[in-house]
Amino acid sequence: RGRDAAASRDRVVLPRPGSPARPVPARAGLRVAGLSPFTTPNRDFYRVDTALVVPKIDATRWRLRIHGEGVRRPAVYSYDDLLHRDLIERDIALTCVSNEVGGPYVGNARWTGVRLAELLAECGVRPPSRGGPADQLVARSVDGMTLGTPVEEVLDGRDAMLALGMNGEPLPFAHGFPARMVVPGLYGYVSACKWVEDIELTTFDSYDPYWVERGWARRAPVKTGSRIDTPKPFARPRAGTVMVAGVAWAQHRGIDKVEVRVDDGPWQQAHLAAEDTRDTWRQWSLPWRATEGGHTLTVRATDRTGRVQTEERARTLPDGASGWHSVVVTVE
Ligand SMILES: Nc1nc2c(c(=O)[nH]1)N[C@H]1C(S)=C(S)[C@@H](COP(=O)(O)O)O[C@H]1N2
Ligand SMILES: [Mo]
Repeated sequence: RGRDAAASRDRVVLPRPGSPARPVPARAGLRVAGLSPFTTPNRDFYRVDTALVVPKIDATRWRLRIHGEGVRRPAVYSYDDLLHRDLIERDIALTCVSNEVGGPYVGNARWTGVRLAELLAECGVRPPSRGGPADQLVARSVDGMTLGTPVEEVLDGRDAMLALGMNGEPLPFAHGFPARMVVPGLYGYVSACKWVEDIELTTFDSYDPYWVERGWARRAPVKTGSRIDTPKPFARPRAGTVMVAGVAWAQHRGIDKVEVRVDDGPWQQAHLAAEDTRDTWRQWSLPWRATEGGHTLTVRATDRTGRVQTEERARTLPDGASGWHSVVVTVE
C-alpha cells in the first residue's frame, strides 16, 4: 500500500494555479548568516502530529467528504476533482500552539490548493453571520484525528484552503498528502488538518475535537510572536558589530515593528525586511555594537493593529505561549 501511495504521489503534476502568489519581494529576504530563510524548505519544515507512523495514502483511492449541519448539497471529491479545479497559491506561515517562546514550531511555506470558501459555497454552506447553523468545521483525518475550525473565519475572505501543494511539490507525506487544511491566522491544531478525508459542519456547542477534549482552547488565533535566530543562546561573538536577526509573525494581522533591547537599555527599532503578505512571517535585523562581557538580547514585535507583543509569560496550554524571547551571549 505504501508503494501505491508513493506511486500516486510521484504521478502528480501540480497544475499552474489560476491565482498564483505574487513573487516574494526580493527585499523580503535578508542576507544574514544564521537567519531562518524566508521560505522554509519542506525538509526543514517543523512537523507536529500524533501519528506514530506517517499515513501513506494512495491518492487515487482517497476521497474527501463534506457534510453536516446546513450543508444543503453534501459532496464527495476525488483528488483529481480537486487538482483540476481553479487553484490558488499563497505564502502562509503556520505556527503550532505548543511552540514555546523562541521555539522552532513555526514555518513559512508556499501552499497551493482549493479555496475552502469555494468548496463550502458549492455545498451550500453559509457562515453563521449569514444565518448558517454551523459555527464549527470539524476536519477528520484518515487516522481519526479531529480538528475544529471556526466557520466564520474560513468564510471571511482570508485564504483558507484545502492545500494540495507545498513549496511547488505535492504535499510531502509528513505534511498531509494528499490534502490538508491551511487557514491563515489560526494555530495548526484548530485549522491545519493533515491527511483530511472528512469535513463536517457542526457547532462548538455540540462537539469537542481531540485537543479541546484535552484542555486546549476551542478557538485559538495565533498570538503575535518574534524570535531571535542569531546570535544563538550562549554564543561567544567577538566585540564589534554583531548582526542580531530573526523572524516575527502575526498571521493575518501583519507585523509593523520589531524592537530589540540590549540588557536593560532602550528599545531599538530593528530593520524590517519587506512584507510579502500579512499572512507570512517577516525577517528583521539589527546591527549591534557589541561590547565585551555578558549581554541579554530581547525582542518584541508590534502587529498592524498597533498592539505590542505582550511581555506576560504564558505557558503553551491552553491557547499558546506568550512573552518576549531573550538570548544570553558572551562577547569576547
Ligand atoms: N491529522 C493530523 N493533522 C494535524 C495534526 C495531527 O496531529 N494530525 N497536528 C496539527 C498541528 S498541532 C499542527 S501545529 C500542524 C502542523 O503541521 P505540519 O506538521 O505540517 O507542520 O498540523 C496539524 N494537523
Ligand atoms: Mo500544533
